[in-house]
Amino acid sequence: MKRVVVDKLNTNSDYGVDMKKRKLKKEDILSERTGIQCLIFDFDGTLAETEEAHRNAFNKAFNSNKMNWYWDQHIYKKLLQVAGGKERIEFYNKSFLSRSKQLSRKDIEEIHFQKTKFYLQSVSQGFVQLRPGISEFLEKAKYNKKKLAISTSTSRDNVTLLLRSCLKENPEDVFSFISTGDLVEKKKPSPDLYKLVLAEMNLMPEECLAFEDSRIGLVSAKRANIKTAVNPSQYSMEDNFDEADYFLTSFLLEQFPKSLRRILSL
Ligand code: XBP
Ligand code: MG
Repeated sequence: MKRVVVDKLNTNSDYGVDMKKRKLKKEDILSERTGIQCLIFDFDGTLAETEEAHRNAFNKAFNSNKMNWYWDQHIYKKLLQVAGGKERIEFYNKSFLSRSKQLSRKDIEEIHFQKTKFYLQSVSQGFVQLRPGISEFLEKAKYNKKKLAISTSTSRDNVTLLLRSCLKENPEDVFSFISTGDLVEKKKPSPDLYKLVLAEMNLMPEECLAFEDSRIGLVSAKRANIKTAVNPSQYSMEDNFDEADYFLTSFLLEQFPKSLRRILSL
């Protein structure tokens, strides 16, 4: 499709209507004219409920290193405000431990490496599945010529293994680009992971729609000027989603808001 580049919106009647009356913003016009071409999915909590598997993997790593750390669901919910497993350990290290007991950066790398091994084991044993409706939604979107991408603070290995075990096709054949925490300096809520998708796929924010489960993910997508649909997950039910453009309670298409199905033309 020819790419519509709207660099300056004439407020008179560029689109045959009085812009003032419709009070549409440039990006609304653009996404109406060009349509949403790319759906960008967050991974943990959005494509799949993974955080219990992550939490258990963290605790197994702490235990195997004979550390007296244990992250219950209450503390893990707080720690999920920090994206990135290494960053999460660092945050806990600095916030909850006296200086004398704090771990070195090298220790943190080692513990996170072991945590990832335990997490990948649990994924390969089938303990993590895609959220209900996701595989049908992805199939329907692909059938309707939507491009798909992923934007996640986790690592590529974590994404690939789970998708390989849950999807019929190779993840690289389903998603045009997979933006992962190991590719950027700053993880969510920084917009870098989403901006990397836009740059790699040569897309404008208005041509995309993001799907997120958490506040830090919502903020990340909005800072990249991408409209965002939020579907909270197990740990993010009480997050503040004021800036969300759409609010979902499931990924079953028939339960999507009509306005969302319209702009997705699904
Ligand atoms: C979720 C995260 C990740 C996972 C843990 O990412 O913040 O850090 O919790 O995975 P998103 P790692 O919601 O953006 O998919 O230990 O590999 O970071
Ligand atoms: Mg998430």
